[in-house]
Amino acid sequence: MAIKNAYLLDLLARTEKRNPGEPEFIQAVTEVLSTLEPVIEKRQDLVDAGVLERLVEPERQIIFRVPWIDDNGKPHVNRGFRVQFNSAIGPYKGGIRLHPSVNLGIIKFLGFEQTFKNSLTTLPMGGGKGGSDFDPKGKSDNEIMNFCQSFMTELYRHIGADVDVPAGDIGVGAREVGYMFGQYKRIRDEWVGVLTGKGLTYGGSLARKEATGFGLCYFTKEMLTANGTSFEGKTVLVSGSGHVAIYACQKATEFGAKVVAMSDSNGYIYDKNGIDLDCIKQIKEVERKRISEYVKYHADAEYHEGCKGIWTIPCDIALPCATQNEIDGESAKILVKNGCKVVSEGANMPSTPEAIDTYLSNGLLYGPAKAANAGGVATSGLEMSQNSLRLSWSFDEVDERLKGIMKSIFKACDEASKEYGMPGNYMAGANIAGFIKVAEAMKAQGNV
Ligand code: NDP
Ligand code: 2IT
Repeated sequence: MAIKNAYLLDLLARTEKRNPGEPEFIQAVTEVLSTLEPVIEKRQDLVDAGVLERLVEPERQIIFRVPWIDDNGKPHVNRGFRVQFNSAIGPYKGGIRLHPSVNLGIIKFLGFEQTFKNSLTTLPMGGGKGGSDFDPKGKSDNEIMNFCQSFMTELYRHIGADVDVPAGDIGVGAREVGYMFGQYKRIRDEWVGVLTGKGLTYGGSLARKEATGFGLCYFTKEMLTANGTSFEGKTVLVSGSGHVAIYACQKATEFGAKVVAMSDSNGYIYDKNGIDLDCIKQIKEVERKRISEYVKYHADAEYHEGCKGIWTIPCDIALPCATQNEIDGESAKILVKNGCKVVSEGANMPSTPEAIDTYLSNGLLYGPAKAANAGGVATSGLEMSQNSLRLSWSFDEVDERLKGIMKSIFKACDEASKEYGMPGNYMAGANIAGFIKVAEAMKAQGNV
């Protein structure tokens, strides 16, 4: 969607100038601004209060050195980041990503998106994100612990249960959260819910591990129902094979769909009989191996090098759950040509602007990341509540709350898309609904 409003165009130009060399951040800002035009036209008061200028500028950006020692005694240095983007509606909240591609622009795009996503959850959480260019692949447990402790030895001074609450993202699961939590507790000498996604024996919430993938399917189910269809009997592609992908595959299958393909950064598997998820869990969660191993156990299945090829498999529903910009314009056109009718995003910003244009101009149902994958952080919010209450809820209780939240997120996107004259454009609906709550809070709190 092209921006026409002169104020928004000028704001985007200023944002581009101020943030050179950060294409992912500019991409995320452009997408949001491109849908805010009808809001800006109705709400001059928000423009006058400088809300948008403040919204595109993180409140605080922290960059730090992370020295660590490998198993051979060799010293290494990585770069650590925490971007505290917006605290208008609650303490900063968002994951930590460990991946060699991490840089400031990527953390800023994620923190910016997180601000709107967290607003949509209905819970009081601001937006933040962190990470490092550390590559966890091939590292021993001891090296991972050494890195996580060093990372937290700097990060601890910037976070706190009512200040900033990190969690997992790519490369960070319960193991890494555990090592970071242990180091925080040791340095600060306090036991508080400063991280979410913790292990179940020390304050983690039941259903947090499953929440992003389950939530993605709950949101998608709402979107399908509202448009007179369902998961039942549909062929589904799920990219990635990490935390989000695995539980998206599980819930889509429970809803009666057949997931025929999954991937990792090296390649993808196609199993026309439907993915054997226990096998994937064993390979990925237990053995931490490559997805190519799958064909050793399933002679019928195929493995192909190159992760992009997954989008050439005919499907009804695509659930990208790996990483940003994994579906480009070309892949989106192939999906459409092969009959795909629905794209719903488990990953953050997995579709390029050209891909999104292709979905919208071909009438696909499109569930944008900041709404569709909000179940993870929403359940992190529920973990914070349980920690504060010194209670833990049952799996079913958390899952029921998650369902309710995903329902209300879909409703908010749907209603905003209608109110602002773009019915069925859930991307616009998500951006607008997420924006309005944060913007009202920022205006009410004055120019801070
Ligand atoms: P994991 O580390 O568990 O899994 C990531 C998966 O994506 C792996 O299969 C990985 O393959 C693949 N992948 C990562 N980077 C690339 C790349 N550059 N190209 C191709 N494939 C890649 O992470 P999560 O499942 O937690 O996160 C997946 C996505 O979901 C991310 O976009 C994340 O921001 C988003 N998300 C996560 C939430 C959570 O609660 N964890 C919540 C909301 C969104 P390989 O193993 O080969 O690297
Ligand atoms: O992108 C995301 O929403 C996450 N990685 C989860 C963040 C969280 O705080 O649970």
